[in-house]
Amino acid sequence: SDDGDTGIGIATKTRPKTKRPSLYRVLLLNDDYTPMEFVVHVLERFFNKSRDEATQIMLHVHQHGVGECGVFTYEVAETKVTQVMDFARKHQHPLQCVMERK
Ligand code: TYC
Repeated sequence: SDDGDTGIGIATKTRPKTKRPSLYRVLLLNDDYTPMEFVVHVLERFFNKSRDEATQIMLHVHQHGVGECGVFTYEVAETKVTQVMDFARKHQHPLQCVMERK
């Protein structure tokens, strides 16, 4: 680069900077009260999972305490978390949904 005036500057190479968006995992947490069928429904409705895939994820969370629903950019992940938390609250279930940087 130079100052465009005196022509004095430091030679630098500019490369079009394509920066990849950070990715976030959206996770469901286990609890003792949310019905299994409700969790399966959440995975189908908000994460576009098939019934079989949703059931597998729900059982993983039930057995291991936590499980991945999907990986998204920050804004999409935040929206999913909000949608799930609002839906669980509306149905008076204690289901917890969180996001974490991948
Ligand atoms: N543990 C719950 C039950 O036995 C089921 C459950 C699964 C709850 C996954 C939350 O994210 C969850 N009814």
